[in-house]
Amino acid sequence: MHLVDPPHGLYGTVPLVGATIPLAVGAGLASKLRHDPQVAVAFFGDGAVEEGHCHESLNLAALYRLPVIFVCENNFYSTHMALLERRLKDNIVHTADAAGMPGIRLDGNDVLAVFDGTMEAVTRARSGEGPTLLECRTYRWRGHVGPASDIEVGEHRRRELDEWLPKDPITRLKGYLLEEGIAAQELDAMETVVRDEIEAAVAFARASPLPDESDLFRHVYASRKE
Ligand SMILES: Cc1ncc(C[n+]2csc(CCOP(=O)(O)OP(=O)(O)O)c2C)c(N)n1
Ligand SMILES: [Mg+2]
Repeated sequence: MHLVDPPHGLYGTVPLVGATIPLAVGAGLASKLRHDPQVAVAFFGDGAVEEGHCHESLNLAALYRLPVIFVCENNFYSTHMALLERRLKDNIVHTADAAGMPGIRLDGNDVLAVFDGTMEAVTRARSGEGPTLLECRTYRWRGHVGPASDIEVGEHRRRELDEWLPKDPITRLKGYLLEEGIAAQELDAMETVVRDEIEAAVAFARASPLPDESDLFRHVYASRKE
């Protein structure tokens, strides 16, 4: 949370549910006004679709045919509350119809399906046809916050986990790559590189000093020029 890195195109991971959605619409509008080929992407959960500004953003992006991809990671829970306790139907993908844009429902645990759906949306965005909503259906293995698995939430959750754990997208992709003739050693070497990178990042974060209290208001208010 709270990560911002404009040079790499990251305009903010925001703790307010759904608040990244209008940011992506703004980025898409900027891209259109500049006539550049950049496509803005908003990632959000199923819970965010219950926020009003999600629908306002989808509507505006469709109306102005902005190059935006709305990626809803539907893991069927908003904190501990299941999707069908919060809405009558499992129909998030139809949110796109209401705004007048295509909605594509994808197996979010299938890397190649997500890649294909994304490329379709990128092509639409770059050809000036406007935004697309991708509903990527997946499941949350861990609790909403922290490392617990949330099985204390009930038997239902245990059954769902049993069903979803074997659908691990990394294991599935690995199986596909092995079938395609990629050598197991090559995959192991990739895994080692990724693990080393993550461990180095964690070590860097742990060794870094905490910000100074005086930084609290930096970049919050414009400083007055005397
Ligand atoms: C505007 C707003 N309302 C409520 C919250 C409290 N809250 C934090 S996460 C969350 C659930 C969001 O659901 P989803 O986007 O599906 O995320 P998941 O629980 O799957 O991680 C809620 C209600 C918040 N952060 N912001
Ligand atoms: Mg969710």
